[in-house]
Amino acid sequence: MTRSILVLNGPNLNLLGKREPGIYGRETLSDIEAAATKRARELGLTLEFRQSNSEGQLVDWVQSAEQTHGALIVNAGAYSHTSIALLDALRGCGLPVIEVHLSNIFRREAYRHHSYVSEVAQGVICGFGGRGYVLAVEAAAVMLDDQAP
Ligand code: CA2
Repeated sequence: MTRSILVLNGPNLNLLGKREPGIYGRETLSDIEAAATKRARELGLTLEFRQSNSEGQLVDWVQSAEQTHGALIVNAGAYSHTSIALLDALRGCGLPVIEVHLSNIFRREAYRHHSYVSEVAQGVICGFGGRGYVLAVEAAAVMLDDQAP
């Protein structure tokens, strides 16, 4: 199993730190990427970090992830609550999936309480802001260690 992690970010996460700091904080997605990459390196992992506003692009990335990666960290943004296409892709991707949300989706509007991604995720980390990505990298490292021959 390759020790490479793919981190996928969904719609509007490119706006982090630039709008609505009251909900999502002042950290940008680049700041989060830097912190997650640093932790991955410390754990002997490589990490690839991507963001798209397009559901189809995210599906394409999930479909090809197994060729080069050993685990998937996903913050699908609002598609978490709506996308059966992403659920289907994740179900068949052959990799362990860790779901991340910056906010605690269960303390927010009822329409955010359900996530399709959760149905196929090994675990879910939510409510810890950008630090959730670092926690997810640590969880991925444990899972990859467990799978090692
Ligand atoms: O808490 C999370 O990580 C979310 O996935 C963030 C999504 C939201 O739709 C989910 O329910 C929970 C929103 C993405 C960020 O949207 C922004 C919009 C404007 C300014 C900054 C970020």
